[in-house]
Amino acid sequence: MATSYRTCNICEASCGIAVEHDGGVVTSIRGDEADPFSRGHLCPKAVALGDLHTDPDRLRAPERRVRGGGDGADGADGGFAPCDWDSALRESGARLAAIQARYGRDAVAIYVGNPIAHNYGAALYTVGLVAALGTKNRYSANSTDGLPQLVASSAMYGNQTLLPVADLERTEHLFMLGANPLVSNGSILCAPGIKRRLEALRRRGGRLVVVDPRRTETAAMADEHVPIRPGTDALLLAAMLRVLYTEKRTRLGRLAPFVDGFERLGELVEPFSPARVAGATGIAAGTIERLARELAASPRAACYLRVGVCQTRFGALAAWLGNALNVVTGNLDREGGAMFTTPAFDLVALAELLGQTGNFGKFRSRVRGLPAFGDELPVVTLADEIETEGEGQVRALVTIAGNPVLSAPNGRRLDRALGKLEFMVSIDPFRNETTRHADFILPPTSQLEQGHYGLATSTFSVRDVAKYSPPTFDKPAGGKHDWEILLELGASIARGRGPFSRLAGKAVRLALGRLGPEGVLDLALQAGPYGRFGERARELLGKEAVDAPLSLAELRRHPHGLDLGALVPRLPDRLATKDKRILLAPPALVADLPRLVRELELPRENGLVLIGRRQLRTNNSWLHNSLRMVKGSDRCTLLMHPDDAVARGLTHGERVRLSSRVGAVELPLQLAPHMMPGVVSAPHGFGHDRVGIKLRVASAHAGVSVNDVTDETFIDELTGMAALNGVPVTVESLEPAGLTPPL
Ligand SMILES: Nc1nc2c(c(=O)[nH]1)N[C@H]1C(S)=C(S)[C@@H](COP(=O)(O)OP(=O)(O)OC[C@H]3O[C@@H](n4cnc5c(=O)[nH]c(N)nc54)[C@H](O)[C@@H]3O)O[C@H]1N2
Ligand SMILES: Nc1nc2c(c(=O)[nH]1)N[C@H]1C(S)=C(S)[C@@H](COP(=O)(O)OP(=O)(O)OC[C@H]3O[C@@H](n4cnc5c(=O)[nH]c(N)nc54)[C@H](O)[C@@H]3O)O[C@H]1N2
Ligand code: SF4
Ligand SMILES: [Mo]
Repeated sequence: MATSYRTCNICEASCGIAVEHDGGVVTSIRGDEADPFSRGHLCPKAVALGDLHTDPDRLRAPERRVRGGGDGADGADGGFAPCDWDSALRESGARLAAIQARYGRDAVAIYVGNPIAHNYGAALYTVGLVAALGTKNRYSANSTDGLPQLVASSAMYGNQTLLPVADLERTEHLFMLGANPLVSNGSILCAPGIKRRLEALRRRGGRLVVVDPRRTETAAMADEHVPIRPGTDALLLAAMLRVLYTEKRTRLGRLAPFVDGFERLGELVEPFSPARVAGATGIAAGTIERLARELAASPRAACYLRVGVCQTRFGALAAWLGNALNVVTGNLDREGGAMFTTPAFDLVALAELLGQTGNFGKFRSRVRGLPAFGDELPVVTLADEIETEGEGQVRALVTIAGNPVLSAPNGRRLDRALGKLEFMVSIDPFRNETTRHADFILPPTSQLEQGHYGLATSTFSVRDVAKYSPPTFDKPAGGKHDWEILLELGASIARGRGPFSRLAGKAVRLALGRLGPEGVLDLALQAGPYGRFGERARELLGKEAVDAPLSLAELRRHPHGLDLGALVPRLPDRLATKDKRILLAPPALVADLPRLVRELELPRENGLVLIGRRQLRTNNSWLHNSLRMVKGSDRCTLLMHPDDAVARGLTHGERVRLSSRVGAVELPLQLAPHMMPGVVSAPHGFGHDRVGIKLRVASAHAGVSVNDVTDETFIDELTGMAALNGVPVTVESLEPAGLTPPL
């Protein structure tokens, strides 16, 4: 029996865990009380790390798709047969190189999924594979997640990684929109045990206000819940800004010397009077005025918005205006406001060094003309690029840690499109709804067999923290880590391109292979603000001293992690705009405002609109193969306000048909007085009933994919972000009245 300490990397909360194991088997996973950041906090998902490790469905060796297979012949299982690493990597590289040689570099697309943000080795080495492919057809989960926030930060602060974090520990007023951290455990707000932290905020007399169409778990514990019509947060925020300007309640404070566009913003929000936006938002003018005044009156306040708002038609405008609220109330970069981290591995500085600060609209997608951001195109158009013939058509795809068939809007169409590809390779431990289309699935080692450093999470943490988790289990014979697969696949593509590329590929592979992610981490820690060369930087920042300069060796001496202190002001130095200015009226966003004005003039529809929801035991699409995560009552249900049900003659528990422009699904109806009337909600990540997947537990608890109903043409037109919330839908009964079984 042994205990190893590590960080749970399923979600952003980054809880310290103590994993007890015996002979390679996990016997228990507890919260690590000695972790200075999470202090023992844990959610029900942590145990899934053990389940994932032992899951018999998890692939331990590459699989190759056998055309015409699937009947069990030749050892083929569901159309797949095991394959050795050498052939899988060699053939994958050769096929990708051949397709690019024949049709051009853009003929191969790449999609990078969410878990890469929680796997630092994979994140670092994905950069190399992307460079090796050299395609414009790059996609990721960003365009269903935080793209609007990245666009806003790049436009206002000059760097997409400069995402402010609400200073939870010191704020006295948290104004939250479109987030449900009691369930999601916080996002771009890395704060393990967030419930405890929100309770502490209220205990010290602070105020929590939650804007959400549903009275969520978080809204229920707040001082005030403000229901809002989905997709209208930008209107609310614009109106709040207008109140502050007209009532002269703005104060830039110490930001004043480096803010541009202050007067201009005042003019821009002029059309959005509270009375004018009240109808569209469903929030009374008086409430809007009060919300604005309360925010401005608090000595330390933060406006925090997250995916619920991002996933709307005006996500980027809302992200901009939310940031602007923090600036004009003087709360940006101030204790208790919205602050920036000083992470030990300085991703923000690295992004600047590499020129990855986020360029917007450098090129556009071939079929729909959607803009690239940070050299990536929006995933809403991936199916178009595969299906539409012509020069530059996508013929092959590489996916890494993603499941866009379940996570992107109109997933059914994407599902069909993937079936038409000439070639596909997926780096993923499971054969799921997406990877079942791959010709080769290349499975990495399990999370517990990999080392961990919270590269992304430490960049968006409510305190500066650093922790390295060594692998709990040794890498099994024949296993490969994500970073090794990425490196070898990149080299294999280079090999397929001819002698010169082959040599270059080999050199890169040798150098980076020797370094490994731990080597990169060590270098970055030493070069970072707490490293050997960072003393001066630390002094200037007024950061608490560290015992010894940080390096990987130093982190290894602190297996529970290191607390590097509260957040400190970082502006204007940290700004990456020209002359280090905050742009309150950035041209790209200002240009989109007329669209928001037009929204005010549109007649309002009376139909139902759909929003999403997360649940404690889910993590997007990929924890459903753990029985502990899916057992119990069916959670893939449609929530509806009782008044809406009565109006449609629907009853609690009956199966209903939820449909939209693109498709329909059937699922049980759950009456929910805590829903805003006119709004229905369904979780995403279900729909595990497709042929060829190897997720036996998930298949037995299949549910339906709400993204068979969300619409790939319903987008934030500025950024191409998927508007997964606010989708117009209809809901009808499937069963004759009176015959409905109870839920
Ligand atoms: N248990 C669990 N935790 C997770 C995940 C998971 O799947 N399950 N996923 C992880 C991931 S990838 C992410 S990005 C984070 C996301 O974490 P959060 O940003 O906290 O996201 P959600 O919990 O989905 O909360 C979004 C809220 O927005 C509301 N909403 C919908 N439309 C609108 C709107 O138009 N306006 C407003 N104001 N609100 C709206 C919804 O009702 C919902 O309560 O969670 C992470 N953590
Ligand atoms: N309707 C609706 N749709 C949504 C959302 C919503 O709120 N509503 N939320 C959106 C959001 S915020 C997100 S982030 C996306 C997520 O969308 P995706 O990232 O496309 O999908 P996931 O479900 O996270 O799938 C992750 C995959 O990664 C694999 N995986 C897990 N860990 C690792 C690893 O360490 N290495 C490798 N190689 N693979 C790994 C899993 O097996 C799984 O196949 O979904 C989006 N879709
Ligand atoms: S909150 Fe997130 S990091 Fe913490 S135990 Fe749960 S899944 Fe893991
Ligand atoms: Mo996400």
